[in-house]
Amino acid sequence: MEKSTGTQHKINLKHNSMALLGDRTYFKGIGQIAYEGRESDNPLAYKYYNPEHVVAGKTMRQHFKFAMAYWHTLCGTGGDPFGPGTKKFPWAQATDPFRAAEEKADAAFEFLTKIGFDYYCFHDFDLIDEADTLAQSEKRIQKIVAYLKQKQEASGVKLLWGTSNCFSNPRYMNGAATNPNFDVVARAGAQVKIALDATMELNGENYVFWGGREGYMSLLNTNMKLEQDNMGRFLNMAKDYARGQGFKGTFFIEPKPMEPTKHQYDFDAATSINTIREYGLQDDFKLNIEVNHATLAQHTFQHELQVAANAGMLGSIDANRGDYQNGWDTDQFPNNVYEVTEAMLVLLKAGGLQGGGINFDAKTRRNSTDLEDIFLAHIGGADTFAKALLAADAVLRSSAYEDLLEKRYASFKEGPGANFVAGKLSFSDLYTYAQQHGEPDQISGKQELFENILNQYT
Ligand code: XUL
Ligand code: CO
Repeated sequence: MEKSTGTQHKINLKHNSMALLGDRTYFKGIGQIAYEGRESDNPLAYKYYNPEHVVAGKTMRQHFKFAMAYWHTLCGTGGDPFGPGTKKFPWAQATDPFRAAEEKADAAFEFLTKIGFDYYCFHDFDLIDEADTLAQSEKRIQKIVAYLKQKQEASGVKLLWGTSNCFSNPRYMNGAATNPNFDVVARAGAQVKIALDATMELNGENYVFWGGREGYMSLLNTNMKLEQDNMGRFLNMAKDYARGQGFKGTFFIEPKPMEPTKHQYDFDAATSINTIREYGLQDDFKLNIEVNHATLAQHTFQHELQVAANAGMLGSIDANRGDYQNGWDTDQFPNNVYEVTEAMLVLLKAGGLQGGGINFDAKTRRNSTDLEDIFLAHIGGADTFAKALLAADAVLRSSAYEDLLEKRYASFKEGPGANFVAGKLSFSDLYTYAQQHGEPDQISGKQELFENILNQYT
């Protein structure tokens, strides 16, 4: 495959705008995106993401398992509450649903191969439009899955996770698994079964539950206890079904506090861990932490990662960012190296992700209408994570960071502090100790020093 250069890239734009219906190559003139290093001025090259570069015992490719999100990259044409879509995707012109789905799959795998990502993620009806009946929809999914299977085999690209869109169709306006009407709960169950079958057929490594409308708008008309218990039952049934079919992957819950509902049941990592434990799902479920969902819950991304890691449930990441000047899910591509470095510190210290990868659940802006913008966005996201990983690794290996952190908790390493940690002290022992030792010393938290070290290495 040809390598992209800056000059080629100018010519490509012209080609791309002329991509014709029925021509199954969409990103014309854009070749394999290569690692060219930080000195390169080629916009269509990685400056930091070198897939084979080894960091802390693993290649970058292994650390990240970068994935493309089918929905944003191939389906989202940029519509917002104030206007329609702006992006005229050449793969979205056919009227026949199978033809349209195949063209979309062709575009997906062309993009994945050229960007050099090993994984993709989808919702069932990202792959092909939903039909009028459940039976017809299932047939459609099965047909496109057979096509995708061939594409996976031909390219070596794998499915990081599948999921089911149980939030867009108007039937789910009151929720899916948490709907007050059993008929809708059963309908959602059927849809998730079909999505699980598709994921298993494609050797998907994980399966995600994001509770888009699993929550409520007003407590006045809501039996919260019944809805949450129903969700617990539903998740157990889905897990039992998939395990019964031989699915070996991990199930993830993806927390989000709100949007579209006012209050979502999987609010944040801590809440979702409680759901997992309350309903006995801890052997099969972990978390998929999304950056912008963390910020919407008034947490930092690294906080959510740490909460998940502490519970042994750091499964996967949906990478994006929000906007600090507004409060909704803008799903922008990551570009803040300092913040992502804080996240990579958590990731490295936790020993990596359990089963998952870094899925760019992010979209180009509504007015980014060139096809090459999709490449630029993913290159930027991958480079941000790569640069942050290198910085975090250097902080851990070369700086005073680990020693400073260790020193802060040194009082628990020996003597009475160590006995406290070992559970050997009683409350009376604390009383006696405090009486004997008087007012504790004032010890600085040194936050600015920690921050400066990170700054030095980014
Ligand atoms: C919504 C979101 C979803 C999930 C999968 O905010 O992040 O795309 O990742 O349903
Ligand atoms: Co997401």
